[in-house]
Amino acid sequence: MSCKNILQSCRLYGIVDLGYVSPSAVSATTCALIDGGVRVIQLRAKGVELSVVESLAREMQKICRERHAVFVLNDYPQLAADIQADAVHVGQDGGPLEEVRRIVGADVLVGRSTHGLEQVRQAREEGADYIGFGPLFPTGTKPGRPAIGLSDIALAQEIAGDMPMFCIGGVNGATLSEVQAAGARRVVIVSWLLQQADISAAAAGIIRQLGEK
Ligand code: 3NM
Repeated sequence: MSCKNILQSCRLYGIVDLGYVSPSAVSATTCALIDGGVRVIQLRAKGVELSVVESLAREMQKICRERHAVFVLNDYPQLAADIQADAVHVGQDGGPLEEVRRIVGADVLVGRSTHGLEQVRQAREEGADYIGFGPLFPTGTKPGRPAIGLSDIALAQEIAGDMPMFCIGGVNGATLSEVQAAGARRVVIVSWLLQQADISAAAAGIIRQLGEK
């Protein structure tokens, strides 16, 4: 299955965030997520030296390749191009997507964070391969970022059309039902999943609840 098709069909997007996972646990965490059925996995390495980001990215990419998961690098379009990551994810401060695409080339997919309906519209116009939409709730993973709530999810999804949209920010085992009731089909879960004693079992439970085929 192509990376684009996996992004369409997957319901749970996982992030290996170095704020929660030590570099030595990156491989095991990636494997645990994949064992639980997660098929899109991002490396999020804020405030870490580029050489460390590169070696961890290569490590995760190898596992994802072998196990047919999509590997996404957060930020660093040039590094994503150099290692031929499956996708790169950029924030609103990551510049125009046209510029990101010029750096990564045609074979690397590009995802964008959006925090409101206008940004969803813009990401669609710019041709993003997928978007994040959030943060729905306040979250310690992105402290200080105002929550946007659940009320715009359905409309955002309408605007997104066939561009896969993943709701993010404070999604967990307790909030998932209300997020789904608000219209979300796909989610990203970071801290809650990474803090579970059995990451694979927790991921599998979420994927079941999301009804992934
Ligand atoms: N991006 P958790 S919210 C990485 O809204 C990230 O763009 C967000 O982490 C956005 O699942 C977020 O721990 C953090 O709340 C999500």
